[in-house]
This record gives sequence, C-alpha cells and structure tokens, in this order.
Amino acid sequence: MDNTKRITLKIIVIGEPAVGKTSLVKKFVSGRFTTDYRSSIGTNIFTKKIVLENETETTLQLWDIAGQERWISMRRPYYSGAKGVIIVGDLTRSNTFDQIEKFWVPDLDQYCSLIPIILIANKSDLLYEIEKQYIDSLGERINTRTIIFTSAKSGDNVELAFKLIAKQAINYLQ
Ligand code: G3D
Ligand code: MG
Repeated sequence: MDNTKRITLKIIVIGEPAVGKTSLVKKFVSGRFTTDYRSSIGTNIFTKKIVLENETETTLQLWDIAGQERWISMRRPYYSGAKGVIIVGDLTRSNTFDQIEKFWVPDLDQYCSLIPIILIANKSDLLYEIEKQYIDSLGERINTRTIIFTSAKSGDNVELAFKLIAKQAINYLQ
C-alpha cells in the first residue's frame, strides 16, 4: 500500500529587480545557473517535487515575478493562497534590503495573513560590505527567524533555503 501523503504548496518569491529571484528558482528547479534568459511580463510558475523526512511528497509551486516587479494589477492573484514567502535581497546592494522593509513586507501584509517568511541574502559569491548584523536586525523586524546566505551562481545553500521554507509552510499548515 502507498502511504505517501501528497501536498502542493504555493511559495512566492519577492524582492527588488535583479536580486537573483529567477536565478535562485531556476537553480533549485533545474540545478543549473543560466544567464541567457530574459524575463517577460507576468509570472513564471516553476514546480518541483521534494520528499521531506516525514515521507510527505510535496510539490512546490514556486511563483516568480517575471519583470515588472511592482506591477500593481498582478498583486492579488500573485499573493493569493501562498503558504510561504521567500524574500530576496542582494548582498552587493544594501538598498535592496531597505526596500524589503519599506515596500515588500508592507505589500505582503496587505494581501496575506501571517505565513512563514524566509529572508535570503543572495550573491554571497561576490564581494560585499553589508554586515550580518544589519541583516539579522532586519530579520527581527520583519518577523523571520530564518536568514540564509545563498549564491544562485555556486548553488551554495540554495536547496537548503527552499527545503526550509517548505518545512516551515508544512508545519504552519498543521
Ligand atoms: P531577478 O529575477 O531578481 O530580477 P535575476 O534576478 O535572477 O534575473 O538575476 C539578476 C542578475 O544577477 C543576473 O545577471 C544574474 O545572473 C545575477 N545573479 C543572480 N544570482 C546571482 C548570484 O548568486 N551570484 C552572482 N554572481 N550573480 C547572480 P545578468 O548579468 O545576467 O543580468
Ligand atoms: Mg526575475
């Protein structure tokens, strides 16, 4: 008998343009880092099946904004039904983290009631000056305990980040 439980989780990825949202999702889904894609207007939805320790077969439905990050009319369907959020900042541009607090979290709060959030500090393969303490304090203010430094280029921590948000989303559902 097949005792596997199956669920589908909608996870949305948000953050300023060019922080690496699409690169992270593509790296996780296909294992490749590509630089030859260009986003079109709208939303890309990528899916990937993962099996977590508790034998639940989980289909992650990853929603990635394709261009036009602040395109107002897509807000509601984009956020609707999300069970977890990945917010991405770019370690080489501190204003991308400022905008998380100024724009993205307030925006999220308008459309989603409390759902798990993880904060990704991406491009860890490059030189950067942002201090960990600054990102930690941002994490506290936006109510996330999970902050992960990733590189979509090298793949460092990418799988870990997606699996953590999946686990948190599942725990939150139960
Ligand atoms: P977005 O979807 O948030 O807009 P993209 O961001 O995934 O399109 O990435 C924006 C640019 O950053 C791309 O460069 C991409 O290759 C690069 N990038 C994304 N993640 C990383 C990373 O972890 N390390 C490094 N070094 N670069 C990264 P181009 O030049 O193609 O525009
Ligand atoms: Mg993109």
